Parts: sequence; C-alpha cells; structure tokens
Amino acid sequence: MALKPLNIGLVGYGFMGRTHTNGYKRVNDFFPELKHRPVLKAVCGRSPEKVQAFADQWQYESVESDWKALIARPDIDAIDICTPNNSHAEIAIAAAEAGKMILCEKPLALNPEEGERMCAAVEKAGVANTVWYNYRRVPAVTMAKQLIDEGKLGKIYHYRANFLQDWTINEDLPQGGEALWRLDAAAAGSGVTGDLLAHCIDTALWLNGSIKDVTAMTETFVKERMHTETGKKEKVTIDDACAFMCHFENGSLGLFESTRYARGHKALYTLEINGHDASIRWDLHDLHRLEYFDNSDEGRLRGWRSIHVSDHSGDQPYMDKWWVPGLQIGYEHTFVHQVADFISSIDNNTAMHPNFRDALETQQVCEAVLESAKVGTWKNV
Ligand code: SOE
Repeated sequence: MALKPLNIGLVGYGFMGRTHTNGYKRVNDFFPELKHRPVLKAVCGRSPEKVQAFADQWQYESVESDWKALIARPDIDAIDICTPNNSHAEIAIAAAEAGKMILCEKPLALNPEEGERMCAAVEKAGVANTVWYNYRRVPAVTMAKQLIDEGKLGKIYHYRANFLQDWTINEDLPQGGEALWRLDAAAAGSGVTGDLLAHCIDTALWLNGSIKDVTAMTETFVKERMHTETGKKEKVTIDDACAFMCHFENGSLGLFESTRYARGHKALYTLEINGHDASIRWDLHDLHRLEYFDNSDEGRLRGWRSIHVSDHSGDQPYMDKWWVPGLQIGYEHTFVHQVADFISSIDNNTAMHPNFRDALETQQVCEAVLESAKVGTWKNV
C-alpha cells in the first residue's frame, strides 16, 4: 500500500535540524508498519547559502528564508521548529493557527507564560504536537518506565539525575550569535536549567510523576563574555550550573544537578531511582545498559544486574526494529523512535507524548527552579 506523505517544513538547520532530519529519513525503513512517509519538502533559514547547503546535503526539495512563507505553503503538513528558544512561541502559534502539525525542539518556550499560549494554540487548532525530549526513547529508559509502571520498584523514595558537560569553561568563549545562542539568556531563556535539566525533568515527570516544590541554587562562573552581536563584553545572564532538590507528589525526594563546568564530562546524563523493592540506574554513556537491583532476588545472588537492553524477546522496547539481538544502537535512534511514535499517533489517532502540555509542566518546574535560586526559598511548582 502506498504510504501517505507527511510533508515536513523544517525551521532552522543547526545540530537539531540534522538529528530530526536523520529521523525522518530513516523511519520508514525500520518501522514498515507506519502509514505515513515524511517528505523533506522545505527547510527554512536566514542565511541563503547555509540553508541551500543544508537542503543539498540532506535532500530537502526546496528552501525558504522566511518562516511565515513556509507556514503559508499549502504543501506543508508539519512544521518542525529547530530555532533558538526565543522564537519557538511565535512560530508554533502561527503554525497552529495555520492548521499545521508541530514538532518543537526543547525546551518548549522561554517561560511558562509563552508555553501556556502555545498549548492553547495547538489545543484550539486540534493539531498534533510533540516536543523533542528524545531521551525518553532510549530503549533502556523506556524499559525503566515499563518496570516502574508494572510496580516492580514499589514505593519510590528517591529520584536522582545529573546532566554534566564542560564546554563553556573557557572564559574566551563568546556569547550569542548562531553558534553560541545557548549562552545568551535573551535567546535561550536560561542556561543549563532549560537546556540540560529540562531533559532530566522531562524524564523524571514521565517516570515518577509531578513535582510539588523545589529549592535550588544556580551559579554563573564566568560573569562577562564578549557578545558576538555587539562586539563588546556583556554580562552573562544564563545559569552555568544549577542544582535543586524537590518533593514529588508521590512522596519521593528528588536531587538534580547540571553544569557546563564539569571538566571531563561532555554529555553525561545519569539517573537513579530507589524504590522499596528495587532500584534502577542508567547512564547515557552506556545507553543500552539498565542497572537493576531487585530485593526479592535470592539472598546469595542478590546484587546489581547489568541488563544490556538489546534483546528482541521479552518486550525490550524498540530493539526488534533494528539489527539482531545484542547489537547496539545510539543517540540518533532516539529521534527515529520519536518520529515513529509521532507518525504512529497520527496513523492510529492516539495520544503522543511528550506533547506541548507535558513540556509545559517541565517548563513550570524550570521556572520554579530559577525563581527559587533567585529568592533563596522553596517554590511551589
Ligand atoms: C547542549 O550542548 C546540548 O546539545 C543540548 O542542547 C541537547 O538538548 C542535549 O541533548 C545535548 O546537549
């Protein structure tokens, strides 16, 4: 049966533009049951040479230099937003009003107020929407969700997560511009809180439910950096590091830390969950492995199991789509999985998560974290 086209209009062509496009290109080869095929219709960006080079390399059919023109095109079904965070709201709201489906890069917005307006727009228009919190779709993380939902951990006491990097230690690194907008609060909204902790929060809300309140500290280690646009040294207004504690609604305690100043760590996302009956541990650098301690194991053999989530039997999520049992996949596959799940939700008219509403909750936690760090007290989410 011929697949129905899902015409994609991509806005932005940076690192995330590549990860998403790779997902669109590979999905049907590995998920043959899907009824739609993403078609790379157009990519949009301000620099005509760069956008054309991207289109040529990734085989987009056409280019646009104005996202409004892209949204106005009747041959586009879905808008994929890969621009800096300060343009997500405007583009998403316009896309929803034009009846387009939307796939938005994380974090949803600059703040919850923008996020609310984005949710209202997609819900009013009734358009399919998702936010690219891709780590949910690492097979081992998805399997952690299955185990928790089956009650294998029992009552949860602790949730711990870190996201550590070291790429901004150099004081000479400028802020702003196309490459370094993540260091400019005007474009990014915040530093590690919205960029990295948002991933940890998204996974945590999914695995362990809502967060009630938070207490946080943030630090900006390099106080001034050259701004690419003004050519002058400007105050740095993002958080370079952030740590927070929280109470989850289920009574468990949370501890989260993120920094771009952890020398030696490039992108280390780790999480650990301790329940009454069992514990789970996961590490992005060894992403197939789910470590699992089950207190009901026979005493002599009780200990941490190291499960390589790469089997096709026993419902290990996503793995039967790829190679033969035991062989590995990686970071880029999480985006293929997200595209597959998005298309499947369209094919079957089922809910897709994380959607804008889910991502708004993450945004609200980020806001409470930043606010708590500012005022130095606990903040309700
Ligand atoms: C920042 O370095 C970054 O690229 C984030 O923006 C991504 O969301 C994260 O997955 C990896 O790190």
